[in-house]
Amino acid sequence: MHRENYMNSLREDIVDTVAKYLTPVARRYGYSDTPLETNIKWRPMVLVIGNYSSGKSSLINEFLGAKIQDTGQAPTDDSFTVLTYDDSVPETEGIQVVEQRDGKALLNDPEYPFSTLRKHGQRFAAHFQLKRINSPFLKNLAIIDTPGMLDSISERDRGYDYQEVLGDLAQKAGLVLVLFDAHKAGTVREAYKSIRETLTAHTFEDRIIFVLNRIDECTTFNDLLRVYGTLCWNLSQITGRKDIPMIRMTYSSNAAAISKNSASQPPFLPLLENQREDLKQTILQTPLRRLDHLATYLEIHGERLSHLIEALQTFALEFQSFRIKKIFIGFLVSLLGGGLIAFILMTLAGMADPTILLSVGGIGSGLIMTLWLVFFQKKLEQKFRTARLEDLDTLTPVADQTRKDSWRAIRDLVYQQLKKNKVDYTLYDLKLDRFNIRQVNDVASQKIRETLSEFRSMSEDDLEEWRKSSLAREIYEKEKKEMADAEFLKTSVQHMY
Ligand SMILES: Nc1nc2c(ncn2[C@@H]2O[C@H](COP(=O)(O)OP(=O)(O)O)[C@@H](O)[C@H]2O)c(=O)[nH]1
Ligand SMILES: [Mg+2]
Repeated sequence: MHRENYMNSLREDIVDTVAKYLTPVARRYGYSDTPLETNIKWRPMVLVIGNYSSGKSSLINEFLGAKIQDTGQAPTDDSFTVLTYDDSVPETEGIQVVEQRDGKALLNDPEYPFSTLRKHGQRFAAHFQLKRINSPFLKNLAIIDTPGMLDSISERDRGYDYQEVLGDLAQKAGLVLVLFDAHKAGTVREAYKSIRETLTAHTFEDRIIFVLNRIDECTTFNDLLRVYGTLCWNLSQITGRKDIPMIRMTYSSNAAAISKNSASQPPFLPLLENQREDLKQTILQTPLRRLDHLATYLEIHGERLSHLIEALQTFALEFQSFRIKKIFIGFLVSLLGGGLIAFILMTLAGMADPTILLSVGGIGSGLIMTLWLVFFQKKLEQKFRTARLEDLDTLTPVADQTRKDSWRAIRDLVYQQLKKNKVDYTLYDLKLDRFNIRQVNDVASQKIRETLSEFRSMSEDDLEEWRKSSLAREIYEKEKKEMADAEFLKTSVQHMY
């Protein structure tokens, strides 16, 4: 039980770090309109997708230990349902839905991570809901049951983009179960693609689990092998990979018991009984995996933000030095011009009074300078900007793959930002923000990784020790102190500037 508490507090720390250090910067430079922590707050979630009738709801009911979700042969349930924990009714009174909330409330409540789904509109809101259930299975995670995929023609009648919703949810999920029923594996291709596109390559592989469900409907072992083989073939087509991902095989015993051929249970079933337990354990491990994802999330966005600021800073510095140079040239030109006017007056008009010469020359050079600033300087600056935008890729060095990836992610944004004539940040802002983000990248994310690996290698006993020695507290305090030091350094930088 303690392990969970630490995981929760570590998770909160990561979310806090993102909210406090990354989000304000992300907003200032247009990197993200929604707070970056929106996608990672709340509890770890398991997203269950698959064809209709692949047995999603039945399997979920099996894990929850009660018939919570509607099941049936026809595509009856067309809602996305978030299933989460509520212990206000004791388990002894039976596992049940304690409270239900509709989509509208869910999309607008800042406690939940779903505000980004508002863009899918009213129709989606009407097909989105939350159930609070007193099942112990949900103590540390939430499950999202989804309506099944239909063929692409009926998909258009939904009134919202189903694939996009899946992609958005997958981004927030710690684990995605893709269910196939033993006899069809077709329409999953689109869902797989939209999820693949929304998740970074990094987090994709360990987030998806394929499940061959309803295996009790294979009458013989040969039949099962045939189905399994077909699924492997389909999956390699869908994923475009030669190596076949691990597929877990299972079924819902309750659903199997009420189906017609339950009398003749296929002989191989008892041998595969352990797979459901495996699957269950994998699901229960989601909170721990989720911490890895969060650490990666922090790192990737830290990396990109830092790269973004670096690019803007490089440009701002180049621009500043260009501007100063040109103003200086303008100044020289106006001095020369003023001198020339005075010289002409002296030689051609024979004027000899130094005060008059000086003031006429002065006024002349002042005029030239003004003309320079109003016409030439603006033109030159615009030219510089255009030329730099055309040669954007040389703005920052991209030596390795990480830098290439982050550059690809921010390039358009850099372009948009630099195209603007007026920006609402100063060179000083850039300097400070870059410093802060570096601090997060170097200090916070390393601490999180260390804590995480320490944490992984600990047994329950060690964890108890850990709690007693309150190392967690210590690490936390240390991090706090480092942040305070950063604050101090920040003020020092401020003074230096
Ligand atoms: N034999 C058998 N039937 C199942 C199994 N899982 C689900 N079913 C049946 O298949 C139908 C659709 O199941 P449901 O859970 O609603 O599928 P969903 O649309 O993916 O949520 C229901 O009639 C279930 O009783 C299973 O593992 N074995
Ligand atoms: Mg269902």
